[in-house]
Amino acid sequence: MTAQAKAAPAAETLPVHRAHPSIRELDRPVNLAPANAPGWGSDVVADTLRALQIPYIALNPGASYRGLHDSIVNFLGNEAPQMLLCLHEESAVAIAHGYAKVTGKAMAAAVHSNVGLFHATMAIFNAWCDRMPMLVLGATGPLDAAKRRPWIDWIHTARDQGAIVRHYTKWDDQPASPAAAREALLRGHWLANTAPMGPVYINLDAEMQEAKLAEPLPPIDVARFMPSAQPSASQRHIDEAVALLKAAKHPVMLVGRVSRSLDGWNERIALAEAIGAKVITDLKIGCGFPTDHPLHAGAPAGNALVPESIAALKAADLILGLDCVDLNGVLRGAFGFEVPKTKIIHVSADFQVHNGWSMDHEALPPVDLMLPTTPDEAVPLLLAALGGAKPRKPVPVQKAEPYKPSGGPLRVDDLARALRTAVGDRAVSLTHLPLSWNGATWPFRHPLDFLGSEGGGGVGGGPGNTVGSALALKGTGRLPIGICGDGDFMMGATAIWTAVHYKIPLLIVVCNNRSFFNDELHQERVARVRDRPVENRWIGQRISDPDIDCAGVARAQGAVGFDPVTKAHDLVPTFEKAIAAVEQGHVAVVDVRVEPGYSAVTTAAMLRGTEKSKA
Ligand SMILES: Cc1ncc(C[n+]2csc(CCOP(=O)(O)OP(=O)(O)O)c2C)c(N)n1
Ligand SMILES: [Mg+2]
Repeated sequence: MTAQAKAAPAAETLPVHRAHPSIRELDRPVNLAPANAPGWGSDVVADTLRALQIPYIALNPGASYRGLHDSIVNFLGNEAPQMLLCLHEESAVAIAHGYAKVTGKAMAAAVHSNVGLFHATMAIFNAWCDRMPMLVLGATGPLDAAKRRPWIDWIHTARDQGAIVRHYTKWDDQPASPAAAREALLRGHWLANTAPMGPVYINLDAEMQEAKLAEPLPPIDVARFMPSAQPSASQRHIDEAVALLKAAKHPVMLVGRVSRSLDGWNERIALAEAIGAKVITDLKIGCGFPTDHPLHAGAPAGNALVPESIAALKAADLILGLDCVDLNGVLRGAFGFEVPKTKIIHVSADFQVHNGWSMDHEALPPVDLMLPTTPDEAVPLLLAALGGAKPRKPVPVQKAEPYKPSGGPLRVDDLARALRTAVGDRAVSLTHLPLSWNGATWPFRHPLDFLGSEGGGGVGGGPGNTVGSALALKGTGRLPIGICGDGDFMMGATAIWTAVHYKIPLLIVVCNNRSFFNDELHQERVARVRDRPVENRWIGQRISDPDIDCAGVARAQGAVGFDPVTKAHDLVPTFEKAIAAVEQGHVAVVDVRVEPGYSAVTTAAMLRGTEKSKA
């Protein structure tokens, strides 16, 4: 469709991705003028968002973009895109991030001039590290000082607002006219959605938004400004990789950042089976391979490799990395500081967005052959060159043993196993997992089974990411479940209101150890190294006295909150009730009071090297 076309054409003929029908019924404006052409600068911005088929714009309001706000409500009729009101800019961006984790596509978020952007920075950084696309719209000014209101317009105007986020966005702009704003949106959308993907920031001058349009812009076909520019590998790269794969007797495939496509998923399985590769996946990102497939080496883990993965890497004569988040870190987990002699192929175009400010590129790994593209592009080519998929023997699906409550204190594993029992055969998308998660407790068998965590290690992303992913999953029949630490939950809890208001069913389980427990282990580490009392590790870490009523925090925002579960035998029945509530369309939050503690692998990794100082 064309930008600068008619506004708000008849709903049935609107060829755009619009909000879910039950969301579209909400927040309806009244007394709108009949459809007309853009009349103001911000109408052009709104019209372009529609032309780009952006279904939602998550926002927290601000005077700096009151022009755009008006255009979305009164010119577009608050649809395509529809506003999602958020109580904090961090949750607005986290919601856009969660949406992209499912769809692989950018939605928009709008944040107020500088102060809103400051709030949003944490979530933008998370999305950047997670390589997730989104259009972040901000505002400023008026840039013309003579037009500024006293005081407030001055403190909310910065000479270079994009500098706040420039180092962790793919691109930013501050267009000076409606025509330039339209172009900025097209370029931003194109860049954000082109691999390696990421957030872009477009800062809209208040005066430009609020000025009457002097003359109509010529219509354009936005599709012509979105040429496919996905990175690709040459035939020489594919041939060289195939020769190495054919020669390998013990290849290992490290699955990193991949899309949620089921075709891509099946192609990775076929490739691993064709070459007999052991496979290692990473709990920091969305799942990329069935974790209970016989070729999967041990359970998936986040920061530390499980022993089976280390053994597979040590035995490997070829390592094939598929856009690993931290390839060198994985190698270090198996080989220490010694650079392994094993040949290494890495399929990744990520280097295109590495910059000198952020070290999220991780340490430089040894790579013998680089395929400068995405795994989704390369794997089918490699598979075809290897002669295609082998006939598959169906892998028997292991049914989970029903959870048997033990008498001991509640642990994260009890939570996981009981939740799995309660969900039964339902298709579940885990939208977030806490650091304490043990990857052995929950197999992933579909690319939407696990969507990864917050990306940039910024605690507080769990609730917002869960709401955004649940938004994208609404109506698919999948049950979205976010499992959040209590620290994570409290930092992002106000995202719940947005889910309740917009009727986005989801379940959040708070893995409530009444502590920022990760950091207790860090204090233990320091105390051990310094021969100081480890018993004090909890001070400045425990979130108790008073314990937080997480269910109450949920109820206060209109969600169904379940009182703290403290006994193992209450887990399954409470989860069953919570799932029933979600299936009736509610947002449910269950507070589970677990003992502080991480999986053995994670604990050992975090305390590694401190043993000898005690000796
Ligand atoms: C924004 C932010 N603040 C602080 C930290 C440091 N940090 C890392 S993990 C963690 C604890 C998180 O607590 P919780 O979500 O309850 O998980 P737990 O460690 O207790 O399992 C903290 C404070 C961080 N990563 N991000
Ligand atoms: Mg905690």
